[in-house]
Amino acid sequence: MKIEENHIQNVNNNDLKSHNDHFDFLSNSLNNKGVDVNNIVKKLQEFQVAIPSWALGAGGTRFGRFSFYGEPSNLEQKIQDVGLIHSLTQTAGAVSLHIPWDIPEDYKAIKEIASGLNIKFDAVNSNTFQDQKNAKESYKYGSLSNTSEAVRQQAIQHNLDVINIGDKLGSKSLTVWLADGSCFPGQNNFQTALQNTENSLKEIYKGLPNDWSMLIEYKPYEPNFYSTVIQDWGTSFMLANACGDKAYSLVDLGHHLPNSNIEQIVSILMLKGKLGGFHFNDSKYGDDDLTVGSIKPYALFLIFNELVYGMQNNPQNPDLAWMIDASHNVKDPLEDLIQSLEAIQEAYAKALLVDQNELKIAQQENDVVKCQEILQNAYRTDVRPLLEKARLNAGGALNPIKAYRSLDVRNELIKERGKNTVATGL
Ligand code: LRH
Ligand code: MN
Repeated sequence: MKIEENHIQNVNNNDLKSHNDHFDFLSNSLNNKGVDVNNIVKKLQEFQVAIPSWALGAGGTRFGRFSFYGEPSNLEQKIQDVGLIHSLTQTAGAVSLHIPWDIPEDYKAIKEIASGLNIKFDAVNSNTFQDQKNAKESYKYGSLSNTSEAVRQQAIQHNLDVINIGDKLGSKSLTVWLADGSCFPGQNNFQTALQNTENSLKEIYKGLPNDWSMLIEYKPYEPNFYSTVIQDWGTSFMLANACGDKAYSLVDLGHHLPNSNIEQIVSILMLKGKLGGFHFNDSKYGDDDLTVGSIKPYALFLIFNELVYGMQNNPQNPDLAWMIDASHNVKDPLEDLIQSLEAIQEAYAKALLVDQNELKIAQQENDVVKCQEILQNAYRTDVRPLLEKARLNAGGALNPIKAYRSLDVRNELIKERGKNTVATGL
């Protein structure tokens, strides 16, 4: 299924007048405050978020999985679904593959489908948290940290294979997330596990092409429930420094213990030039992988405020890899991803409204109340007309969810694919 631009325009026509009224009102009031509205709209159009290839079907938990039918059953269909999201939102111009869940059979064909839909290949993800059929070694007791050198070698080789797959697709970064850890005190020697992991990452790092980067993702727990080798930002930062200039930390919003100050972690990693990218999602308790901005939208805004400050003041930090990492238990996967993209764009637009110089002066003068006023004035601004304008300029939908439903996309996919297709992934 492909959504033609004229279909989207037909859906937009009903909302064009109200959009123009809201946009004109907002841009007038922002222009009066000296805000360069066109610059913000341009930045929103340029802001592309990678869709996780493993989150295009229904997610699930150990307690059950409920399909939405019409799921993509191969990589071609997954990229077509990313194309559907991108045609409506114009901000999902990339896909992040997970290997071996998404090994291309025909690289030429996959690249043609993707470029035909303006979809780039973002970071490729290795998987040493599951055993593959006919694998010689098991990752039951870890992969890069395993006490067995044979297991570590198998995991290192897998990551080198993933780099090779990504290189053939035009990807420029490898994301390494390790489930490695322990479930009981005494099970692991923490120092041996960390040293093995560092040495293994250095072997993988040697296999990185010059223009590639390695993103080291941390997580405090799950699937191990007593210790995780790469448990927090400090450990990821330490390992990235140990590997070299092309290694960075990846921040998955769900990988923090309750009440962690993620915006402070983001600002520190940017100051040190070691923030490589994000896995956006939201959570109430653990690594819930819920829709971005659905639980803690203000926290997301504060993170983007640090990102905007960092992008203006930390040239030592590279361009960031923006990705979603979510799982869909009760929402249509495509609608869930569309809502996440909206929340990301909204947080970014609100953060771009913060006058960072005015805030810096108020911080210098310890005018605490003014600092909060500056932040919350931006946060309390309804920026949705700016997001709509950015989509409209790019040929997208004013209201992507409304367009998705009025074009009856899910039922069209069920007609095409039937009710029994199951997407690979989590
Ligand atoms: C681990 C994680 C990681 C992926 C996996 C699908 O929780 O966030 O980024 O490999 O989810
Ligand atoms: Mn993740």
